[in-house]
Amino acid sequence: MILEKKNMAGRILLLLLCMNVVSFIVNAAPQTCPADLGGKCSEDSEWEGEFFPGIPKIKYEGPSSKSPLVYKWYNAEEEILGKKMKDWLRFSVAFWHTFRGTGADPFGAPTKFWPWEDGTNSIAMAKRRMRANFEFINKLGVDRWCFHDRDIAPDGKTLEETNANLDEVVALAKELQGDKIRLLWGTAQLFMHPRYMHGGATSSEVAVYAYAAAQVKKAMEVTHYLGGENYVFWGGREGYQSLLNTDMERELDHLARFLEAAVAYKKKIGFNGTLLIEPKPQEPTKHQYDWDAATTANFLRKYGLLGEFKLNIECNHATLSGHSCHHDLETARINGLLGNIDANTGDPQIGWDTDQFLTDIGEATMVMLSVIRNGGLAPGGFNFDAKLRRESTDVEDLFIAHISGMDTLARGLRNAAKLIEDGSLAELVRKRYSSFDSEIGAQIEAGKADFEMLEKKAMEWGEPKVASAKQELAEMIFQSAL
Ligand code: XUL
Ligand code: CO
Repeated sequence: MILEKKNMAGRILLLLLCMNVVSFIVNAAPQTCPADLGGKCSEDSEWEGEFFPGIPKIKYEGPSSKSPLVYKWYNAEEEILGKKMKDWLRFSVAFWHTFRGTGADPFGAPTKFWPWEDGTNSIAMAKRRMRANFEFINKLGVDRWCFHDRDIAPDGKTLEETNANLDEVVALAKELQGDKIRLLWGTAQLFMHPRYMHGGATSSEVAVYAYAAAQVKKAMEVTHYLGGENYVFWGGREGYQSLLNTDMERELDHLARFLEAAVAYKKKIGFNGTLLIEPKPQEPTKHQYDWDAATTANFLRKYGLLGEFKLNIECNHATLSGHSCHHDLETARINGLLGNIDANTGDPQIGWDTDQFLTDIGEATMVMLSVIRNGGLAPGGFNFDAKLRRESTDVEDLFIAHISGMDTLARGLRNAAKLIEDGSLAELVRKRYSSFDSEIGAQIEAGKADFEMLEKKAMEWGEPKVASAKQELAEMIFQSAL
């Protein structure tokens, strides 16, 4: 019984943590509207002064600096392998974690009370939060951001009212973006509202399928209006809890029809951004259809959608599916599908989507090896789908977390470039497969070697001599670059 309760609590915890469930919890926060605004916070979208006073524009100072509010490795304009660091990395702030994350979990109330929050989910509050977002982005010196429709504007009583709320906040976002800041991607939140309990595109209810389509249509329109470079589909509830009550074949067919309709609508409105699917194996469902890069690639292939979509690989999702982040990046890359990275990491001792900022330099170096081999990510980038720990409660922690995540990937980029320039790792791999450079090897690779011919060769060559894989040497070379 006790065990059962523990399991139950664990499952609820998983569900809420991985979904970034935030907006309904915001309402539980105490009033923090500062007195100097005369208590008008919830009616007044204006905010006098800075949201982040005392935080300077973050600059590059180099590795010897001791200040937490400077870049030690990320030097935006510096060229690495012929491209500026900012162009390799194309960093983006995730609105949902940074501005809707409250630190709440199923066992505890919110812990973060940002001074600009007034405890409401009003349009005025949404607009003020949007101003905070752009001040944050400007001070951090990144050029991009990402959002879900429902993070940035509240639901109305009808779909028409909800769309009007979104339009109002998006108009302000457009103004605040100016010429410099770009929307890396937008997306529709098809997982929080109870109507989506059976899924959106894979719901057993046709009315929900239609509602989801209408929501994605609108989210694509506002993404286009904001000059979005990509549009993301993350199927949080596109999966099942039990196969006994699920027609998996029909649900997958519906998902494909939904995505086909999205492709058609993209073309109709002249949106040139890349459509991205973000794989994740589970959470909140027991099984999500876009399990990992390989499963998603096969889904796209089966339904003739390759060429219309790329993948947004999230590191913590890759590890949840039993792979390393590097594995899923390479799987996406060699299939021509690597479009964007949701930059985060999990915790090796915790089995769920903890969405932590990536601080492991070895992992960052492997990530950057894939990105360099891919020739970069553009028009994709690195979106920080990562949040502060519940116990980190200072406004400056938002900056420190992003700076640390950016410096880690910048360091990964520098290390990966060192490895590529040094060439010994590539040479080790090249040598390992060099037997295939022979005449027969080339015939095999060209699909011109049949079994009879190979049998003849095997008899002629006799017992093969098998060389060492040199894994420890490869690890030694890799380590020497960190
Ligand atoms: C959930 C997740 C989402 C997507 C966008 O785990 O990663 O926030 O990135 O819906
Ligand atoms: Co994500």
